[in-house]
Amino acid sequence: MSKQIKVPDIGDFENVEVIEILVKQGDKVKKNDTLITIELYRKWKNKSSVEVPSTEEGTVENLNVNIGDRVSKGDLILTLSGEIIKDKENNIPPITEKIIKEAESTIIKEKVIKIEYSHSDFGEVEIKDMPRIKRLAASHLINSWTTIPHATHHDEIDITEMEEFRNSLADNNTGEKLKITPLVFIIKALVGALKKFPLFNSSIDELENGKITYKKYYHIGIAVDTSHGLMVPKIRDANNKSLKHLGDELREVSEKCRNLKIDKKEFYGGSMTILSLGGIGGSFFTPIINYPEVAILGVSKSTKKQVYFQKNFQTRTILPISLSYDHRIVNDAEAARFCNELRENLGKNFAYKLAI
Ligand code: CAO
Repeated sequence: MSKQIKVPDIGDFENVEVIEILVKQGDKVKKNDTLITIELYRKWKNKSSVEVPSTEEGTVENLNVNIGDRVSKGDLILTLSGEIIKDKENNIPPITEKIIKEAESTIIKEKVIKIEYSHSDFGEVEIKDMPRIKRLAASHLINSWTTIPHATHHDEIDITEMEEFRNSLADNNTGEKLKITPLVFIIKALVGALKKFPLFNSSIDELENGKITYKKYYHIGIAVDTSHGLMVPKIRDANNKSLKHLGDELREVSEKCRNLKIDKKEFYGGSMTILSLGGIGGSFFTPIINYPEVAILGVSKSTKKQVYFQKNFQTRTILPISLSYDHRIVNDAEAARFCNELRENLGKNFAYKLAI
């Protein structure tokens, strides 16, 4: 017997846009699995996205919506076949008051000052759709920026020996030069620093209860620049992986992101994120923390500089880093010590540190 899954009660919102579909025909879904994401919008206010969960379990028989469709309460999303567990309370339970309130408050938080003129008053303009992933990321960025008091610590790290080593890496069998980017070493160095400073591998999503969750795993988020927007997949258990393994996984995961072949779950459950602009340029910047993490490491392009080293001015390779941290939980001294640890882990004794 088929079961229809419809758009639940979404308060006084109507004709809301479907911006994401997370299932396809033949997928098995459980109760509460997210089916689609819709975008709530009010005139003069910004938008907020809300996930619509399944109220039943079964196999997706027919999808009745497409991305970009406008839907209202009671519209058919899809039909399910197979084992059905009836919801005792209601066939179309509402998206709870709490979710609507949260969405409303995000909309209010996102409120911007309305400009009193049109851009086209001043010359030719062209209006285009904002990429879907940028739209989805927008509310996460606003949430992070408005709930976390950010502070950023900038530092410079001498990676001369590390770079010499990296450039000397070759395949044992073919002798061919191995393409391992500095980011792979930085992932290793970050894991070492997280082991020494577990506070940076925590979350305070239960702030009201005064609780800190310390993570015992080392899943490093990597910000990947794609034509669809920024994505942050995780390199899981980075502490157990070799440089080569990390390099291969980095390539694989960024490829999956660029081809939109990555599961949403890959974006969850991180320790800390690295945002590397090293392949692009710049020296220092302010990375925004990937909520609910408590810090993010920004990496810029290394350059050769004249620095005072071992009682002489010498040309050394210097890597600029920018660590943004949640000032509610990390203080400035802890941030500076964390960066010192990164300096140690990437500095001239890096090989010893990487082996730990
Ligand atoms: N200093 C100097 N050179 C660097 C460097 C650094 N810190 N980091 C990387 N490079 C070099 C690499 O060695 C490589 O050089 P070659 O082409 O000579 O081998 C080149 O820059 C390109 O590296 P890459 O970007 O392809 O590889 P990566 O491992 O450093 O990064 C990934 C992988 C997925 C993070 C990257 O492809 C990417 O998407 N970066 C952009 C992140 C970004 O912009 N996010 C969006 C931010 S918006 O808020």
